Amino acid sequence: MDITLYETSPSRSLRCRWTLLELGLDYESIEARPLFHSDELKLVNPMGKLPAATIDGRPLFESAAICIALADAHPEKGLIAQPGSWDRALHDQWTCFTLAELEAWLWHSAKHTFIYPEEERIAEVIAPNGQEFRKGATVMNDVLMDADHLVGGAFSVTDIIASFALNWGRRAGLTDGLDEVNGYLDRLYQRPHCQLVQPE
Ligand SMILES: N[C@@H](CCC(=O)N[C@@H](CS)C(=O)NCC(=O)O)C(=O)O
Repeated sequence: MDITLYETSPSRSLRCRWTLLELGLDYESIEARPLFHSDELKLVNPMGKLPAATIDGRPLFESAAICIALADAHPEKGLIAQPGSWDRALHDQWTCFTLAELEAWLWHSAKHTFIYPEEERIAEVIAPNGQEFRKGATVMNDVLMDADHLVGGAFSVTDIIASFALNWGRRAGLTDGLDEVNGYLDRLYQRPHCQLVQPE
């Protein structure tokens, strides 16, 4: 595979870099921070956001979609449940859940903390967003009481996708008391290729 990853750190690009490292794939890395919203980046991601990738010359965006495409292209590595299997349905469930019930709240808070111009920020959204994140993270905490990983009893790309959002919440102080989530993240930090930024 001929892979180019447009990335910047720290950002959701780290999901893609972690997946590439777990799969042992070579890739060209383009540090794209100066390219944010440029016409050049919009050829790969019409939003001009990161991450974005080209895989064998074809553009692909959305961090989860990039990770899944890479893992699916290498079934022999066992990093993702096979399409059509029940484990794959669970993978889809946790991926959608992560993006909708965890990450969307964090991103909305980020926009109102440091992305929007100061005069457009609404401080009042931060607390309710945190509460909504906690609802989702509590569901994951319950699941992790009986499992070390989210799908199939082993590490998979599902963990890469979900843990990024959980760790983002942890760094924002939103996982206090969610011991299973914090233990899960602590275990993932031990993986040699882990790209999660640990809380200070
Ligand atoms: N859902 C997208 C989110 C992409 C995204 O918003 N990336 C941020 C960096 S983490 C970005 O490009 N921000 C610049 C902006 O929103 O203009 C994904 O997971 O790839």
